[in-house]
Amino acid sequence: MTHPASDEPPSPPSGPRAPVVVSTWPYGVPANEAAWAVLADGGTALDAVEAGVAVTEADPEARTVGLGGYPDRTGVVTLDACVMDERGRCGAVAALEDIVHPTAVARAVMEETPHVMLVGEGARTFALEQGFEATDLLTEQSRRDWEAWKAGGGAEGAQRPEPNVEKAAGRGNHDTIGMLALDAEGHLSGACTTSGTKWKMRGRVGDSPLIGAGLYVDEEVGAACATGWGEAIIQVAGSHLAVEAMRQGASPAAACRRVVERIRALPTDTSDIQVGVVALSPAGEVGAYSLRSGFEVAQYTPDAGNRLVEVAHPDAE
Ligand code: SD4
Repeated sequence: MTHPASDEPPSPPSGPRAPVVVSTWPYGVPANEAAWAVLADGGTALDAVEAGVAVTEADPEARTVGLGGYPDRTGVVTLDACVMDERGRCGAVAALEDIVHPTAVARAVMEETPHVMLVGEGARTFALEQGFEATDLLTEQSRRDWEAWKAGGGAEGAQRPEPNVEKAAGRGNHDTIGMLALDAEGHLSGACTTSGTKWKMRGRVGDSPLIGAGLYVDEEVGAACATGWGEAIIQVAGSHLAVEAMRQGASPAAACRRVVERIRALPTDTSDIQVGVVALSPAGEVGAYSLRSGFEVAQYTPDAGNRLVEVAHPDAE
């Protein structure tokens, strides 16, 4: 299936070819470095994405991922993450507490269990059995922010995230890291990890750990990941939608745009949310698109190195 030129949004320039790493938001730049080190050493895409997002998970300044992530409205940090590899294998954890590296736990679910997803206390128990250490993820800063939020009225008005990261204080409200990698052997894998939307309800799970929503990988066709208001991404099964669009012949950029168009067409209110989608083809072509301004992806290609690229969105057209 061919696509008219008008179906092609302006996209981040994509360079040849393998290896390639692409990830969401400015935190992706240092995360890409760690992933690239694995790939440059001949490592697999799966090892690369796990090592890459681990940088963000361990960074207390990354306020919506791993250690130091914003807690839910009861003051507890709960993490969601998933991985998917070139063989279609996948693993996920949701509402995981006390573990700095949920992506590594998701990988252990994939490799060590007959299941795809473990949640809550079961995921935590599994992680501890696997040798992961229990760590208090609520940093002093996050605790102070949570207390200030409660003092300011708490749940009132906290239902939705800031729509535009440029306007969001410190840009810290939208920083789930999704990462896709293509290794030197031409294999694709991805990871997605988050503490979820700020001040979420206790027990809320977003798109990030859901295979097909926050992440999807099909070795033959391409890989995609998403960030932003998870409820909308779940509504359209965003990452799977992007990969299926690529299967029908869309470029990565056009595939991401289709996801955003589907979200714009939802009957539910999308006027105050942000969503960003990133895709990577088996040929190493990168594409991205977002609902509003402010979304950036970090892409590391052999020809252009590691750089942050602003993503196209409907308001810019
Ligand atoms: C969620 N999608 O839990 C995540 C949050 C996020 O950029 O990506 N923010 O809904």
